[in-house]
Amino acid sequence: MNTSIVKISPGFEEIMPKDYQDLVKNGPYGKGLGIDDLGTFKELIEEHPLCAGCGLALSQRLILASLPAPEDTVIVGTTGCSSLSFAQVAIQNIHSIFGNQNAVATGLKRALKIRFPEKTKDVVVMSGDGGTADIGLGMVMHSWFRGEKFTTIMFDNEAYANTGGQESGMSQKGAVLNMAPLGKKFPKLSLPEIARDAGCAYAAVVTPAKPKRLGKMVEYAVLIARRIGPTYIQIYCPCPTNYKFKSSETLKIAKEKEKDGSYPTREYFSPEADEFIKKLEGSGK
Ligand SMILES: Cc1ncc(C[n+]2csc(CCOP(=O)(O)OP(=O)(O)O)c2C)c(N)n1
Ligand code: SF4
Repeated sequence: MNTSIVKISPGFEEIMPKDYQDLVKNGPYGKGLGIDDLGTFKELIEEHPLCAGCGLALSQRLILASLPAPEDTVIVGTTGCSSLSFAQVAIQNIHSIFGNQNAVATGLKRALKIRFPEKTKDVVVMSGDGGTADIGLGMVMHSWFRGEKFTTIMFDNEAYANTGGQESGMSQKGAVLNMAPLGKKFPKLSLPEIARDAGCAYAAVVTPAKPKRLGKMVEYAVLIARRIGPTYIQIYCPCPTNYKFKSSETLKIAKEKEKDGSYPTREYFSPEADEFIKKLEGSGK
């Protein structure tokens, strides 16, 4: 893989910002580092403005540390809490207007293939549950029907958090939020099963409670999307601000919900994806 794009051109070493120099020297670009190595390299997200204890911020950090080729990845984000942290992310990223992310990612992935026919460029969408399962659902679903080869990751905090707490299609039935005081009247959408049936080669549901497990899923999703077809990961991201719990309790809540079955983790592989991953694991890579 060509990592020259993240090297500093000769003569510019002294004048590049210190942060950039640090990233080139100590960041994970082109080194094959992952979650196991966290703490030993300069991370790709720092000093973000999200709330203390935000499950989304933690998940974003873990995803960024798990991308198989961060130097050759482009992230497509959209409106919502996650969009506020992208200014602190040291990977190329594009902001798309709320809900358009999978349409923008489709064009981007196709354009990258034309522009860099000899290279592998990964496209990863990261968006909230409102952006994915409500306003962007049409574009998300059609990218899956068309078999577009990129990964969609949903930060599922079960609310429209950035606008102060409205219910989303992913909120649980009965959920009470600032602007849903009577409790949600409909059940949570089964988007992972919809993703599987709509043509995703890999669909997974996870929480950030076990970082290595999440990291493995991100790796699978990106590698399967490169070769086989669309992939989807849904991450439960507890939101202390809107669900009104202490910021120190985020991981406890994620673990409890997994245990009591209210947020079951699961994975679906298409037969082709299953065969590919078995071969990959068998080869020890
Ligand atoms: C087209 C459009 N509609 C509505 C909004 C207002 N808006 C901004 S953030 C947001 C909620 C985002 O919710 P979600 O996708 O679940 O992400 P979260 O903030 O929970 O991370 C809304 C409705 C907007 N910016 N653009
Ligand atoms: S409102 Fe919730 S999701 Fe948004 S940054 Fe704060 S804790 Fe995170």
